[in-house]
Amino acid sequence: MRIYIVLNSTKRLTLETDNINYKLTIMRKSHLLLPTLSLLAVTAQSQSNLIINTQNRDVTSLNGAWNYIVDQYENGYYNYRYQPLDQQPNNSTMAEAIFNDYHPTDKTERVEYDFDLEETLNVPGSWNAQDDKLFYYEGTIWYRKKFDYKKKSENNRVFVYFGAANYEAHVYLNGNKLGSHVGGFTPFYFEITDFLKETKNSLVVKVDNKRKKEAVPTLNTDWFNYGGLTRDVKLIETSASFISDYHIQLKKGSLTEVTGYIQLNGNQHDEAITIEIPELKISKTMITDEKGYAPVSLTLKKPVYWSPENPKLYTVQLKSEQYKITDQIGFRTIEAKGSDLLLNGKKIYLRGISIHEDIGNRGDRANSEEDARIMLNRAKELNCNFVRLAHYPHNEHMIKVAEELGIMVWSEIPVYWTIDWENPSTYKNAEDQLTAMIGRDINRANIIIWSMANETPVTEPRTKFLTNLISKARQLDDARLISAALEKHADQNNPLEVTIEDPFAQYVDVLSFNQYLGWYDGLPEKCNRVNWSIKFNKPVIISEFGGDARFGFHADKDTRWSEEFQEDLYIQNLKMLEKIPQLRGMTPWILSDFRSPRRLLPRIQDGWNRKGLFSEKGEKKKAFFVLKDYYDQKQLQYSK
Ligand code: GCB
Repeated sequence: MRIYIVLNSTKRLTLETDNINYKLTIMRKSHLLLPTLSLLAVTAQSQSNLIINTQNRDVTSLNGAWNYIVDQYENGYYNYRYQPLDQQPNNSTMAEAIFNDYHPTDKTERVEYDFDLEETLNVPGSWNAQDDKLFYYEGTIWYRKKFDYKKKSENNRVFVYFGAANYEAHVYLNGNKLGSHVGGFTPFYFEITDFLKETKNSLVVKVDNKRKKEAVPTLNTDWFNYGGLTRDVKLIETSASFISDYHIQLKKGSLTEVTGYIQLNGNQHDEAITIEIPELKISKTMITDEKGYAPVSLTLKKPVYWSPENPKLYTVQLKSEQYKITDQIGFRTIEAKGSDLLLNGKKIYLRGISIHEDIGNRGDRANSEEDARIMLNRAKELNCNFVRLAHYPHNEHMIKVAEELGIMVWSEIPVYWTIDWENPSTYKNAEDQLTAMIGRDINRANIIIWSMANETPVTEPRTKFLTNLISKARQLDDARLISAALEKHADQNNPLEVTIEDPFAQYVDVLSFNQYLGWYDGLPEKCNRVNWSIKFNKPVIISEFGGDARFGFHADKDTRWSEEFQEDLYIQNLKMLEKIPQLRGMTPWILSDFRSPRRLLPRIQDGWNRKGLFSEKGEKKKAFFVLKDYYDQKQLQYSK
């Protein structure tokens, strides 16, 4: 859906926002202050009109130093009656005044902030990692970046694009509110063509990472709530009509037929679009309809399929009348057949590991290609062909580097533990995050599983919530597999008989569950006494198992927190899990130690979840070698 903000009835700003069915009105204030805006309830939670593949567009990075103001009481956003200032016609917000570089000519005017005198934070990056005073801060920080920008051609359009801001962001350019976004791990953008100046632009973002019951995730998680502009920020310049989004992948179940679409932004109908894959001698032209949409249908002759052994990517060029974009796309199929997983028709075993987007060396959210290489090379050392990117969509560098390294991916949304299942806006929020995750990465060959949730309690409202999410995911992408990290259940009469009883299990393609035998559930020896009976004829993935160990703490195998305890826990678990006939992979918890405010034990945890096979600094614990040996054997077994 398209929304127009009318400025003085003459200027028009198009916000590429979705599902907003209320009117936005911006009015100019008559007094000396800068444009004041009165904005009635703006919430742009996601874009159905995505701009994907931003790496290969004409972009200008806005990364680097941004001035910031810590605004614990949200003084710049609410008046003293706690009413949002940008909904009060006669009030100016901090965003308008400070953020517009407003310097009162009248010296008696009271202005209680000044960005220019404030320190800077680096973007991308969390504020927690950059200033000791902000380590535990959860609340609002205002960011400001000043920049000059000259368009390459007068008719071109310009967008400001955020890789992610945790958790809620309100964005202003030169005093004009562009909109807002909810969700800490998905991209969003706004068109700024009509507000952009050649010099001295002032881009202001209010970022608020307060946890909320109705949010996704909710109040309670087991990871650190890093706040801020945590991913890349960039300007994207395009022609008036441009290719914004496309889907080019093998059709479900076919090794030769490619289907999908190309979407223009700018609403040019009857525009000719050419798709070329020179290496496969493909060149095809199609015409867009009145919505700027053109379906894609191609036949590939003898392509080399993307696989972990040969992560082949083809250069794909898309050209419209005004615009050109290139991508590197791999072709592969993925299917669940009985209890088998088939990649390009061949049985596979997922030698996986779970990963948090937490780069321990820096103590921050991972956000760069370099971070992705550090983390994924650790997974490679373990001989992994698969990673579970937990518990939210990771940054694009992770997906792209994994694709290049031949690592398959499980990608998930933060529907974690105790979501507000019966709240329609919570559902909408989760669905928006799902839509944004799938939309951003739909062309990445390495993503094979979309996951809907993690360890959610079995109730009717929860199952309804999750089945609605599944329908949405299948509607957006029918070719990948769907899963969720469920929980095991013990037989009431015989606690050593373990099974999966979740009604949601019938809807997933891959049956995945977390289990902590030997850690939260008994000691490692219990693994020898448990009997698994799983009735579903579906591939099974153990999405988590593990236990904490402090790197360098050595003791006997019965001493909790020691490397030896963790090593034994892995030995016992692998022996036990091997007996599940449908087992087709696992993603033990977890690659590296990660920060979590739940993990308080001094000298052992010190604020870190210690279930990593690597310490946060990248040191290998003993259990690493147990899993690596197991994966080496599995690789042999499946290459026969
Ligand atoms: C789980 C959660 C994960 C936690 C882990 C743990 O089941 O899915 O987010 O970090 O257990 O360490 O307890």
